[in-house]
Amino acid sequence: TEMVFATRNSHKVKELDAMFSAHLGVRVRGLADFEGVPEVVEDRDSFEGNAVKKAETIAQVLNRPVAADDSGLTVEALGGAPGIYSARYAGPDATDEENNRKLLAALQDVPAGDRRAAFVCVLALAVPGEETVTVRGETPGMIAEEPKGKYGFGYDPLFLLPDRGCTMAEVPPEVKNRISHRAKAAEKLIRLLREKYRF
Ligand code: ITT
Repeated sequence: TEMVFATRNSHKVKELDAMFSAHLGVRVRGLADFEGVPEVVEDRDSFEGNAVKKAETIAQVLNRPVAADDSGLTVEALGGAPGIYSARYAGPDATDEENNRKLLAALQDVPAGDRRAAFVCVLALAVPGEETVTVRGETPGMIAEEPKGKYGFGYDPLFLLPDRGCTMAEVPPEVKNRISHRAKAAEKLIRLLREKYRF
């Protein structure tokens, strides 16, 4: 079996596929595999709102169950920014590197001990004719003074895991897929798919 995720982010697809394959025997497909799927404007004011909108829009277009991932980084000293704007923090087509540079600049005068942050991931599951459900996973951390590590994507090189003393980009995928915000949310969605849908 397979599950379609309404995402064009190949890093998300890879992580979700690793977790859903290993724990549920379900392959994950992103929107790159489908033709003529519309762009969904992420104009809601929460991770939940945007995840539900992406999942429901694409579920209706494809007329099948579709999940979605809306995620990002919240930084306490920045009042929760970049939050739902994490992908476009440095502009509409910003690269991960540009976003990371902007984050370091915004935190320039914030000392190491005050750089608390959290990764947030909300997964939504839209099944035609049913109420859409969401699950949330969060992983706390600190924002580093400089990027480190080669794994992962996005803000991983700046996200310090205090109990490991390294960044999320320094742990290999099999470790990230046990401890990340996405792993915690995926665990909940997998439980729901087992219990409610007998996967
Ligand atoms: P889709 O909407 O097509 O799924 P997207 O990349 O635009 O792709 P989001 O709107 O959810 O997805 O933005 C998520 C951003 O948050 C992402 O681009 C990263 O910058 C950051 N992010 C999310 N999960 C992350 C992770 O595991 N590690 C590092 N950064 C992450």
